Amino acid sequence: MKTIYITGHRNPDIDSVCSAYAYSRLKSILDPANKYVPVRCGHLSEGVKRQLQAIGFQAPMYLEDVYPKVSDVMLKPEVVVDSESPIYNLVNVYSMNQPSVVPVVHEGQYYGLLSVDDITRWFLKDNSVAIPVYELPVRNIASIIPGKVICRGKQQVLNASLIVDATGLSKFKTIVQPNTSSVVVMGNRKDHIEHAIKMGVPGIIITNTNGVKDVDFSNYKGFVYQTNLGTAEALRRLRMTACVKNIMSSKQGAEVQLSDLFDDARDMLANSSLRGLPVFDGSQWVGFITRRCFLSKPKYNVILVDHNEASQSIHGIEEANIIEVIDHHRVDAPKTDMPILFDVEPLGSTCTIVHQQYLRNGLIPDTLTAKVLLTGIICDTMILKSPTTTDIDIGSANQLASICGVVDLDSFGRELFSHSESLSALDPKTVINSDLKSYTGNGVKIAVGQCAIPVLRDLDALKDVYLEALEEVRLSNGLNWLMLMVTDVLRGDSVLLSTPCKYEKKLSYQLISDHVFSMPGVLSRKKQLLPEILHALRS
Ligand SMILES: [Mn+2]
Repeated sequence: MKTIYITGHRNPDIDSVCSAYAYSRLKSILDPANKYVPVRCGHLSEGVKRQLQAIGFQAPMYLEDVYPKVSDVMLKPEVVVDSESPIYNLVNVYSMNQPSVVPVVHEGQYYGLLSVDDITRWFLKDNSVAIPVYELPVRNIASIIPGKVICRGKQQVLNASLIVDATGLSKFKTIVQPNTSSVVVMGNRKDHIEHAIKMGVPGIIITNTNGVKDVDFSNYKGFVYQTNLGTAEALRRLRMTACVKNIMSSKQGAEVQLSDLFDDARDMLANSSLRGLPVFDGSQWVGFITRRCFLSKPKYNVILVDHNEASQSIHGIEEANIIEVIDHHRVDAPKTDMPILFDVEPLGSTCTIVHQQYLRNGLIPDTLTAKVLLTGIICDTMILKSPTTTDIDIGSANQLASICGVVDLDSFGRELFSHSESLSALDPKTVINSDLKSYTGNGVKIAVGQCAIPVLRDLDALKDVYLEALEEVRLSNGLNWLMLMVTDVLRGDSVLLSTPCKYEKKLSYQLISDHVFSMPGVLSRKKQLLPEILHALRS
C-alpha cells in the first residue's frame, strides 16, 4: 500500500483544503489499495478557520514538506541485546540476520549501538600477542555454560586471564602459584583442585564432570563451577561470557531524529566512521539507521489540487513524484518523468472539477463531502458571481446543495463570507500573507495577495498602513512587485493596493489615490487581474 498525499497550495484557501479533502474521499473509493491522505502545506487564516468551522469541517492535517525523512528509511529494532548479556548471545543474533549494528539496551532503556566493527576489534584483540585479561561476570558463566555453581565466591566479576590444567601435578604447581590471578579450567582432579584452592586463584572451572566429590571448598573465597562440557568447549564459551557493553566502542553519542531529512542523516553517517546511528523521536529511542538504509532515496507521492506551479506547492515537491494534477489555474507545471492524470479545466473552482470526477465515475459524494465541495465552489466563485463561474460550476453547486440540504445558495454564501475577516480587525501583514501567490513574469518576481471581505469599509483610513506593510513584505520576500487585491464579495468589486513599481502605471485600472486602484467588477485574481499584470509586464 502506497501513501499518496493530496495537497493544495501554500497559504491555503477554502477551495484548496476542500478539494484536497473531497478528492481524497473519491480516490479512496476508486483505489482502495492505496492510502490517500489530504494535507495542507500552510497555515489557515483565521477567516478560513471560521468558515470551515461554520460548516463543521475539520481541515486536513498540516504537512510541512515532502522531503524524504529518516522516518522513511529507519529500521525498527527486531532484536535487541542487553548490555550485561554475554558476547556469546551475539552468535544467535548474527545467525538470524547479518545486521551491521545491533541495538543494545540497559534495563529496558537504549544504551548504544554495537557494530560489527566492535565485534571484529574484540576478536582481533583476543587473538593478539599479549595474553588477554577478561572481565567474566559469574552470572554469565552460569547462563552459557551448562553446569552447577559449587562456590559463588565473593566477586561478581572475575578479572582474570585463563589457564588450562593439562599437566602433571608437579608442573601444575610451578604454573599456579600464590600470586596467580587466573581462572583455572581443569578436569576433575582432586589434588590439582586442592592446589588451586590453596593458591587462592580467583576461579576454578571443573570440566567433564557431573559431580565433584571429597574436596573441601569451605575456606575458599573464589568461584567454583562444574560442567560436563569438555575443556575446550568450556574454555571457548568462557571467553565469550564477557558483557556486550565491554566491547562497545566508546564513540557513542551521535544520533538523529525521526523527522531529520534523509540527506542530512546520510551525510552525517557518510562523514563518520560509524556503521549506524540511533533514531530518536524527541527523547524516545525508536530505531536505528545503517548505511544500507541510504542506498536508494525514497520519494513521496503527491497529487496537486488547486495549483500546479512548484513555487506555490508544498516544500520538497521537486524531489517528489507528482502523480496527478487537478486544477483551474494557468499552467506552469513541473516536468514529470511519467505520464500522469492532468485535469486542468477553466472552471470556477477546483471543487467543481472534483465533483465532475465523482459524476464521471458514477458516484455521489456523501453529505459532508458534498457540503465541503459546495463551500469550495461558493467561496472560490464569490457566490457564483466571479467571471470565472461557468454553467458547470452552477450545475455542480445546485446538485451538491440538494445532497447536503442547502436550500438557498445566496444566503449560504453570505453566511460563509460573514465569517471572513474585516480589514480593520486584522494585522496587515497577516492579511497580505494569508493568500499570497507568487509568479515570475518577464523576469520580474511578483506576488499578489487576495483578501475577500463581506463589505469593504474603512479603506481610506487603512490604506497607508497597508501600503507600508506591502512594501515591508515585498522587501522581506525579495520581490520586485507586490500587490494586494481586496475584494468586496457582496458588492462584487475589488480594490488593488500596489507597492511603488514602474509597471503599476501600465495597469488599465483607475487610480483612486497613490498606489490604490479601483477595479469595479473584478473578482478573480487568476482570470482578470493576473492576465492584466502579465500584460503590463510585457508592454
Ligand atoms: Mn481555487
